[in-house]
Amino acid sequence: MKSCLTSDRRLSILSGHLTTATIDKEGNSSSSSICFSPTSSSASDSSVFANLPRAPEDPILGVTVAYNKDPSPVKLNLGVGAYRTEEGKPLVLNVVRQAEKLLVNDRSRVKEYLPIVGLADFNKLSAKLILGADSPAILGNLVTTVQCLSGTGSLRVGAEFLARHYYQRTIYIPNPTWGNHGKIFTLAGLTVKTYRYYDPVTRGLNIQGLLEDLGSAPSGAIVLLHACAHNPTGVDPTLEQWEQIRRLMRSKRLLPFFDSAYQGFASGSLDEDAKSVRMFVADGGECFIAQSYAKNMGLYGERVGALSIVCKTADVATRVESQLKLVIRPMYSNPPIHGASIVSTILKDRNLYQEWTLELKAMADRIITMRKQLFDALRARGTPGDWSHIIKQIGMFTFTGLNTKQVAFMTREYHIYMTSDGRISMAGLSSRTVPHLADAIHAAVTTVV
Ligand code: PLA
Repeated sequence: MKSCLTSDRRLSILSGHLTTATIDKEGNSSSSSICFSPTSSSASDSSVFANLPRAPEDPILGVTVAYNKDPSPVKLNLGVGAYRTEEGKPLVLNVVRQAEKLLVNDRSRVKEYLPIVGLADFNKLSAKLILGADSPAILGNLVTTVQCLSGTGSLRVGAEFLARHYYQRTIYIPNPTWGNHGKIFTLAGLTVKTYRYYDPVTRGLNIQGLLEDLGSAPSGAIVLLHACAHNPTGVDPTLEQWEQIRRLMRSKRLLPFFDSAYQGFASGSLDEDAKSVRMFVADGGECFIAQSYAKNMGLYGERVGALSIVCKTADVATRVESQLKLVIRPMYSNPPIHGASIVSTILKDRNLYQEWTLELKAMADRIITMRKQLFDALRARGTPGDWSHIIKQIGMFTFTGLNTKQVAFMTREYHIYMTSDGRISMAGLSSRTVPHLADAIHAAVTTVV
């Protein structure tokens, strides 16, 4: 029988995780360490936080902080994955504006608290969006979905639930992965390990290493998978490789936890980008899915997302939901109403839905055009190296292969901001800024080693 984590046990798990920074197989320390410092009550005239060390900025969101401080007129922010138009402006989708108008004009709408699990319509429609409208899991009531605070909140609620109720406390995350994954799972009380994912030599998937690492994971371990548009590498398994991964994971009873932060952004098609998840759900096994509407509906700051847990029976699904409520209530009580109302308005209206798919495709296509333009610009400059990965990679980011020093050089000399691992957000580029970026990359690789 599993009982809830006692606070002592949780603290000891945390201190174990937090004092030893995770070192991956390539010797990189992950940024999942968080420093706890005791406060002092001895000197009555100084602050109780006098000894508090200054924390570093977040490796991704901190890039925007640095960018905002730069007065240069040519500065360019390719750090955070946020879509920009050709004019370099943030985009509010037309369908979102229309849905907001409908909501504002509907006088019957009120601002009461939502239930702990969020807006019922939103939850049903979100499960359909990722699993498919005709999914047997949905028809059989095997899925429980709760509205959460975007992708991050969905991952965290899922992680807290697993730490309390699942017999295996180890989660395998890809190396590399989105920088927040390690912290989210560690702070929830899980033990984070990595599996090989990216091969820097081929700039492609290390399928052999991946299968070996998951093959030697303990039975029942949780495995974090990016549903599509892997961040930061832009490298996804092919459908055949997904099938190999699925077979291995099911044979070892590994529990899939999908992070779906970019549905529609990889291929431009919502169904195409959900294929990996649907493959795992079709086999009848259990599965966790964290969904975000930040990117595909451009609802970044509205914090709209969902956690779905696919169970083996309808009865288990309802019990899981009852426990999710106990996770959510003391964290933030219940989720915000506005963003989820926008999403459900769009998802349930045939015309709005159709228009959304077109706007989404246009965003995905613009990113693909930027890949082509950057690739051509580097070729035109004769920049040393094979840059074909720029057009091969998928989704919002290009994992350029530029090293930390080259990134620092580009920021210093060209005012181009990106994460120190060489990831650039292609969605932040425009035809106007491509030449500036290509000049910077050319200068970086020809002068900095
Ligand atoms: N999962 C992955 C793989 C992500 O890349 C991101 C966002 C999230 C989850 C969480 O998104 P949400 O909570 O806003 O829904 N990654 C961004 C932003 C776009 C960030 O770091 O917060 C990035 O630049 O990597």
